[in-house]
Amino acid sequence: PEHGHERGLAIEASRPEVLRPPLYQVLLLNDDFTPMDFVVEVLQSFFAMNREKATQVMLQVHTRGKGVCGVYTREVAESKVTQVNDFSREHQHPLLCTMEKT
Ligand code: TYC
Repeated sequence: PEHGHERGLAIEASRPEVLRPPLYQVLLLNDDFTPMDFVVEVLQSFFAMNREKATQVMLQVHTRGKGVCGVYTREVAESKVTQVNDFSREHQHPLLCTMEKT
């Protein structure tokens, strides 16, 4: 028998395999109607940004068309998208939040 091989199997077979979950970017899209202050409020409220960071991201979306709010696992990303879009509709703004796999 090959003792070295058996020893390798005994160690490696017991090593647990931990998989990293797929990650998703949550994005805000620009539009011509949502007030800048409302977008900043959304970024502070739902993505735990301070006012300075929220303003930076809002201006990135305003000038480039879209911007990343954060990166999350699928279920957390889906929850952010739903909460932001529901909040925007409640306030009658067309602001759109989406997600895409990284
Ligand atoms: N473009 C909007 C305006 O001029 C501001 C805005 C920024 C809207 C970011 C949406 O995701 C957005 N009032």
